[in-house]
Amino acid sequence: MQPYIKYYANGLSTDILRQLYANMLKPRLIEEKMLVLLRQGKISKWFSGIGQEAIAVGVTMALHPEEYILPMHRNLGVFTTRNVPLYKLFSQWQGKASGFTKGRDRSFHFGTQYYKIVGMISHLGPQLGVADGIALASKLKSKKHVTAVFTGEGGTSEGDFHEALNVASVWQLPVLFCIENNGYGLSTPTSEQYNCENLADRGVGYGMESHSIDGNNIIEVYTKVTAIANSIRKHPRPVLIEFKTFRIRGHEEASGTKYVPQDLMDAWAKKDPLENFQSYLKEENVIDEAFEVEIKTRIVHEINEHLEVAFNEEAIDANLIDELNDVFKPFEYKHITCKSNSKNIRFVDAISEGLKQSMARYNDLIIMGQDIADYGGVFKITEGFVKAFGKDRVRNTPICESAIVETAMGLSIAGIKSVVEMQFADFVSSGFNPIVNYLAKSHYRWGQAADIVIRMPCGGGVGAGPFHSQTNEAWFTKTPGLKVVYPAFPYDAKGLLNTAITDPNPVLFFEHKGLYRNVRQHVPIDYFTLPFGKASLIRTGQDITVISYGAGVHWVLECLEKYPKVSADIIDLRTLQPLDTQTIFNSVKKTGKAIILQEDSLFGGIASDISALIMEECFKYLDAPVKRVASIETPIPFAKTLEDQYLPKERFETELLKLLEY
Ligand SMILES: Cc1ncc(C[n+]2csc(CCOP(=O)(O)OP(=O)(O)O)c2C)c(N)n1
Ligand SMILES: [Mg+2]
Repeated sequence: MQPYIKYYANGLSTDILRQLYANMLKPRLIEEKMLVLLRQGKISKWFSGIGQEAIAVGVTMALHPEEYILPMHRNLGVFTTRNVPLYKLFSQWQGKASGFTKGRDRSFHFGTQYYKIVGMISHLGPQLGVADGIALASKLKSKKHVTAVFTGEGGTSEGDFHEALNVASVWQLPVLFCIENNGYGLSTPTSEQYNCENLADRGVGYGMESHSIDGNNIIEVYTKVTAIANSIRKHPRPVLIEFKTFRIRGHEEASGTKYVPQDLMDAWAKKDPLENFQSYLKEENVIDEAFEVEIKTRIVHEINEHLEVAFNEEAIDANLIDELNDVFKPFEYKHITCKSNSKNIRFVDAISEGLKQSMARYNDLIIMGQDIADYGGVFKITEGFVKAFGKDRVRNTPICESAIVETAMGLSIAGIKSVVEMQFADFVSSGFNPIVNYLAKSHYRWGQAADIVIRMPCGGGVGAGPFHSQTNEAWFTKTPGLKVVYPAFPYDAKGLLNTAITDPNPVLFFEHKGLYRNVRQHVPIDYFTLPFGKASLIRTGQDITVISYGAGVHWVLECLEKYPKVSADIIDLRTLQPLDTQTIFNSVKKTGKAIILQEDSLFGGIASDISALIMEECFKYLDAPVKRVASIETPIPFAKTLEDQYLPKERFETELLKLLEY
């Protein structure tokens, strides 16, 4: 056949041309084998990259092996070109132990530091921001690396795409954003996905160089991306590339292509990247029949051999201890005490000191947030930080919570700790997806720590209405893989923040705004740490156990001032995940009564779980039903009278007295 695609070899060596060919042939032969296995019922569905191999292969060959690539679900060619052993891939797809996720995730949903590949999570968009973080790390470390990240044209409609490109442009990060425009996102054609001519044109809007490349022409992909990557290494900056291609098979194997017009299929079938290139290479005498037979035999043999290894591997053993142990990266807490004098400081100063001393201790720790640099943050916690640590480490961000959480994840992948300041805890909803789906699940899925602290200025009683007053810890205590800290006193705030930053796992660190300037305490001047999972028994008594955290602890203390005769154990939980159940149980076994005060509205909050735990563990010691006291089931209102009614302060007093009388 005559090649339909026009190739210009641009002086590429025979060796490179052959490699390009062999690297495209391998994923094609793997998929052809998989089609047979699918029909035999031996494997499950997957997302076919047939017809799109030139993009994955060309981009991967243009990058250096130490540069990260973040592929999508159709990019088998990235993995094979990086020489990931096939049996490991096959085992991964079958959920077996030799895969990359111990059977915990499927298909290409994994990363590997060894091959510098960071696979997607199902949500598609988040990895674009993760690429920003990896690129930021290489820029800060002056590594001159390019980070390549893939998305389909469907994925470009997600907010993550916009946020990630904007951040990369504002910060001039060396990211190669690769859009594989294959005409469809599941059954949705491009005409229903976006309303511009070329996605590459979007580069202009982000202030970013962009290119449109024929994604089926391997020489064009390889030579252009090589030139662009070289240029990015010299002058770090983001570049957007739209690769025009077509999805020849269904969205997933076995789902069909009925909705695709036949003439479109026929037109693109002529542009098959592998067949065209093969004809061209034969025409140019770069390969011949013997070469082809030799290489095909070698690849087919490799595929069969590795398939056998994977098929012969035992199904994974379900081991409960391993499952639970892998949710978090092991962290050996080191208790650091401080011999320095103490100073009477406010809650807000304690946070600021902890942050500052951690910045000094970890000299590549980055903090990111809106208005945190010269302005010092809306609560002035990072005032003076730019002067002390510079703007590279104290980073103002655009208003894009998702991309910044994702950037923090990328930094962690590249070995850098970070702290993200949410301007108000309420706004974390705009960064919710990467927190609960990326950060929380990363270590469990593929052993990659998310070494990130998210600071959450939260809480009501400040007359700030529904969007600046929430205490939304329950959104996170529900999600395995996140640690949740919620101090009530300056001393705890400083020590626990230092631990949060040391801990390589994702920590949501709640700081009640109402405490910032109203609570003072003597706090050691120098650096110290406090352990997670240890509640503080701040007062002991016999009649009742009172459990709370954050501002609630102060409401309890205020209330008990009025009743000096009440003999109560007061437990300040300090951390909610891990939760110090032992201190709770010991106390309830002694007093026989428990009341839990939670600032958030009642249903689904941690008070309910604590109550259930007490019922399960201490039932025979109880002299009364466990009582939960919390805010009412409405959003938090603005007007003082309404907010007072919403918050549980007064109800707590009534319920405490009732329970004592029970
Ligand atoms: C947030 C989210 N919404 C929807 C889906 C379901 N989904 C998975 S892939 C896909 C189509 C993606 O299209 P595109 O980005 O063009 O990539 P392609 O499959 O064409 O390579 C959809 C809708 C998802 N995984 N995540
Ligand atoms: Mg698509």
